[in-house]
Amino acid sequence: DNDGDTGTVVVTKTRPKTKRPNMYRVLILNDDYTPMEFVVHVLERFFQKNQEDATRIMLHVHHHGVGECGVFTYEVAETKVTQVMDFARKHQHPLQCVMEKK
Ligand code: TYC
Repeated sequence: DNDGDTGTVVVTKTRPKTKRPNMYRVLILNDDYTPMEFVVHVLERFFQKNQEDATRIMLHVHHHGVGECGVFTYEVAETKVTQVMDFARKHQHPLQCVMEKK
């Protein structure tokens, strides 16, 4: 570069800055009323889980109270939470879905 004033040549060095985005876990919570099959369906429909993985996650939540559906950027995680909560409400199930920063 040239500073245009004194004619001094200024050499600048650029550094490729690749900032990693903050990541968020999407979790589902256990309750006493939501049918197991409904939770499996949610995991297949909104989190692209196969039936085996969906069943494993659902049973983990059933026994431990909480479980991970996936890890996403903020906007994607927020969209998943809203989709699951809307779908559960539409079917009158109390299923809860939340996100937490990793
Ligand atoms: N505990 C529920 C039942 O016995 C099943 C269930 C599993 C509910 C996972 C919610 O996130 C959940 N029908």
